Amino acid sequence: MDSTTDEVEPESFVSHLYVKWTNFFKFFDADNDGKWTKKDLRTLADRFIREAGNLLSESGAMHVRRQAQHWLKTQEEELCQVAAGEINPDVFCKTLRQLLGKVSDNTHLFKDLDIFSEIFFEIIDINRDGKISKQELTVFYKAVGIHNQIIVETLFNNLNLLRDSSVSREEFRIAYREYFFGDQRFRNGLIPYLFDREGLLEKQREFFYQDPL
Ligand SMILES: [Ca+2]
Ligand SMILES: [Ca+2]
Repeated sequence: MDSTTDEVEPESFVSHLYVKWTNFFKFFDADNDGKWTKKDLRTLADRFIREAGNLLSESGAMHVRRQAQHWLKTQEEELCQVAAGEINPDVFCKTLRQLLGKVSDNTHLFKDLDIFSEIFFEIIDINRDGKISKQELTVFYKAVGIHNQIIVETLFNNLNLLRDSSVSREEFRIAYREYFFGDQRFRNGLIPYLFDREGLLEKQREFFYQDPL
């Protein structure tokens, strides 16, 4: 344990990160039982494949399932270093906290994170052209219950730093790093909600009540 960590990182900032990490955990805990298992990933992959429908070929669907398994395995081995099977939110957040405490140079930390962002990118990029389109992002969020187009478009615009027609690998990587270790308490936009299902659902409800059809 590094006792100097708290002096380097103000506690309010660390609490802000804990909230985001916990939300990230919940985002992928499909059965809400407080742990990540292969079952969660299988459930989410299947929902994603269902939402993708005709956009995804059979080999594409196999690719998604493989990437989802790979993601969990990589979390276990690279990040949490626990025995295969399940990860709980405490282990997950403590591991990230320790990584944050060790950061004098961010290179190694970001290298680990980039492995995970790459796996996601590969899943979301349904047609595998190396770019995430608005339609592909819509499929990803539909798979977790977010179907409000204003929310998805806002997220897309927040990710799409160059303001062109798609989100590049680099843009996705930047947002992923920001989500995990960035301070967005005082910024506009939805990047702090990138992996916050409850937060996005709440916003979805707000939109619904503000703008009745
Ligand atoms: Ca679970
Ligand atoms: Ca694409």
